[in-house]
Amino acid sequence: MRILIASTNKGKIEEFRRILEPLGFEVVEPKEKIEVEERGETFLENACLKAKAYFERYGIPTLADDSGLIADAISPYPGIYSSRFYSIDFGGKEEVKTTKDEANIRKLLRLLKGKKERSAKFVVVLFFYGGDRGFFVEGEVRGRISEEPRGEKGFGYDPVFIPEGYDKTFGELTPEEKDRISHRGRAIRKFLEIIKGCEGVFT
Ligand code: ITT
Repeated sequence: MRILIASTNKGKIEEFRRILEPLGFEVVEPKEKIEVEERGETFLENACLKAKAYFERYGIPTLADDSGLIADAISPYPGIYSSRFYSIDFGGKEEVKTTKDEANIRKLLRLLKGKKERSAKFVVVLFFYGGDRGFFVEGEVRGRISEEPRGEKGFGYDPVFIPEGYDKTFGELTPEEKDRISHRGRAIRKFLEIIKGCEGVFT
């Protein structure tokens, strides 16, 4: 089955590829980003908007991912603003010196500096859309924000997120370890359960 991933985030696409391709799915990457005009106020709304927009452009059954990190001490932030947290007014803007990911992390660590409460969670909503029907699944992983970035693996906030039960960040864990416990890994496995039971419905 061909599936278009409604994302231009290389880190996300790599995770979809490494879980779905060994199971026989053909993972298709969009050639260009579609600016989804109406930004929703929830992960579900945003995932739904992205799935619909990419499906309309490419005509391939489409899986959209809207995700983010929520730090309890500043909840619901970074939240739905995770990818552009550095640039929003909340907590003051942060200059991009190298990458947006680095600026996002710098701002998060600044806002949590000296705070005891460092608990956080990654959440994702995956919305699968095949034209006249679709469904969504959710995934979450709880953990805490480290004092300093650690590890080179993964993407986004991975270097500062320590999942519950571990002392390493997602940036230090192997891809396989991350997929086993991550919000996205969990959601993709729920997606697979549903799609297995829907043979012939989405082609
Ligand atoms: P698309 O809309 O093209 O998919 P995006 O990066 O803008 O790309 P989102 O709006 O869903 O996507 O933002 C999610 C952000 O949350 C992402 O940019 C990361 O900063 C962060 N994020 C989500 N999942 C993550 C993960 O597994 N590890 C680290 N950071 C993650």
